[in-house]
Amino acid sequence: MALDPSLLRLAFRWMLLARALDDKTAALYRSGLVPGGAFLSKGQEALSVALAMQLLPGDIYAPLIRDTAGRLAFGESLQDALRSCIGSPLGPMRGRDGNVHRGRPKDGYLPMISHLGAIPSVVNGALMARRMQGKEMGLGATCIGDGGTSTGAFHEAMNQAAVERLPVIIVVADNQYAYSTHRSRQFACDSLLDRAIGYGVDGHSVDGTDLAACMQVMDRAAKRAREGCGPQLVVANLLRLCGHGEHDDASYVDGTLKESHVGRDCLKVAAHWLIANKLATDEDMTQWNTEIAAELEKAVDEILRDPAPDPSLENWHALATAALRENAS
Ligand SMILES: Cc1ncc(C[n+]2csc(CCOP(=O)(O)OP(=O)(O)O)c2C)c(N)n1
Repeated sequence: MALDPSLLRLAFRWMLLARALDDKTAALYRSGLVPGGAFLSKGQEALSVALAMQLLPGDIYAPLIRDTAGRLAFGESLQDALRSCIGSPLGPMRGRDGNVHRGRPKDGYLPMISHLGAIPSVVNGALMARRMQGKEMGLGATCIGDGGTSTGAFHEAMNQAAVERLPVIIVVADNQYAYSTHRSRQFACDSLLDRAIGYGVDGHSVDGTDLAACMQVMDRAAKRAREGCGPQLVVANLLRLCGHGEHDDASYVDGTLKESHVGRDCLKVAAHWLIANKLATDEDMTQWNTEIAAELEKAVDEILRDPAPDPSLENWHALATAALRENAS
């Protein structure tokens, strides 16, 4: 399938914005302005953006920690991302996070759950609820790390999605390490793709360092899920180009892996590819970087003026209170 050049350019710009936002998040963390942790997406932008760009209004998206690019492409504002990080009461989690557990469930954007393996079941549940209500299910999408696939919760969710033939894409970012644990201590099959057969679902493998490949594979997976072919398991090979979080220097990462194909920086690969294929120019790159720096500066300027959260507020909540629940019923 030939990819639409304007979509590739758009995807790349989201990747650039995500990388810049990550760098800014790290800077805020080092300045002591992030009360929780800072978890970056470096190396996972191509995979993340390619998944989110398949989603339409009404679909369900459940990003994980390394999905900055996907979140932005799904429509999250820089302000929401930054406010969540600094624990601003004006952010989507109303100052109760200081991390990456943000979302806007009413918009189909599920807040991240730190308990590994739990989120795919939540996506299943959201789709099943729509089915039971006789509504259009839309497409569900989530991403999980290689480590997360070792949990019981992940197996249960895969099995349920397969049995119910849910229209869901489950992306596995096999970034070689689960925190500091190498994949060889995480699973004994050659590739997590082998598991698709056992679950009875379609499996797709992709080079997670290659934006065009990620876009093609996600396009195919989304079409199949929307056409009623059931869950689509996409397994991507890549390397996390940062620590598990900013508190981790990733000194355990094997040097030869960094020099290997899997250690390529998807952002650099995509930039070279776009220019080599005449889909973007050096001038485009300069312009995008300038625009992004200005967008980010404006957003940071705005959120750093936010008031601090006030724990004494009676109705101070993240997503729901008893009163809100009563009003809804
Ligand atoms: C159920 C559960 N067990 C353990 C942890 C602690 N923990 C946090 S991150 C992590 C490793 C995650 O590895 P992976 O899913 O491969 O993601 P990566 O950080 O490599 O992107 C672990 C074990 C957790 N959050 N949840």
